[in-house]
Amino acid sequence: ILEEIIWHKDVEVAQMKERKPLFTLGKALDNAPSVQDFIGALKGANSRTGLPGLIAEVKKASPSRGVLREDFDPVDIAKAYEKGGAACLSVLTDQKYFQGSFENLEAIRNSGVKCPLLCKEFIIDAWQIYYARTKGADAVLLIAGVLPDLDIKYMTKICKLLGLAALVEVHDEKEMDRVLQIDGIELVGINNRDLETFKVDISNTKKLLEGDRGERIRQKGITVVGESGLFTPADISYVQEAGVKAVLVGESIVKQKDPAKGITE
Ligand code: IGP
Repeated sequence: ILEEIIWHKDVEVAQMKERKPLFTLGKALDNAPSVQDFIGALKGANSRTGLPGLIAEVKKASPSRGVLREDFDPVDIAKAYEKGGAACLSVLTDQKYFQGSFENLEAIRNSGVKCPLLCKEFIIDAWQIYYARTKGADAVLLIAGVLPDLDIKYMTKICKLLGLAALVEVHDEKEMDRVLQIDGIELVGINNRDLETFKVDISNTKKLLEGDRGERIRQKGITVVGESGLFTPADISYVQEAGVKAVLVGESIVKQKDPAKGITE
């Protein structure tokens, strides 16, 4: 599925770039809402509560699970997440596979919600980072499984220039080792879902933080996010003990009748 998603994304981005070339984004960038400190919000929540900072995901559907919520209103859900104590929000913007949109990101940013926002997108072109910023993103996702090292380096620099945080996502040891030899990476997400097979295993987070690898991550001062397949307080404790300072949760809270209560429970 990942290969298929990227194939479509390539066509989609080419069309979007044609409509709004980079040189036309300048004004929208100047007028974008000021950037919020995404990593600071996660660290702050972690030290205040002693629990991992929560990135709550505004996700209507996914290729593995189908539609998660029929009465999906992105702004209502975002407000409920903030009320429930989320430190940051993640907003899916991919339309074809996740039924998300940049309009959702923009609407949440303009709704009075104060949490920093992650643009959850399959980024393959630096143009998308600039575009995400014009829509109010404070952080973007860079998936190591689809980006060569050179692109991760280049895109991390663009994020720094724009003041955005880059959440660099890895799924296995090989990707983690690649990311560890790139300088300037501050936020790494360990995805417990294999984007090729959809298999979810939360022990993946623990596996990638063990031994020398875990030691290097601590030395570099990287904030680690445990991602996907987290449903219960026991799941959260498990990844916290493995060493994460933040978690990214979608399905289990977006499905709750009251997502604010869902977070505290
Ligand atoms: C959330 P879950 O299992 O709580 O709904 O997972 C998030 O980690 C997942 O949506 C995700 C994702 C991604 C989606 C992780 N990495 C990359 C799209 C693209």
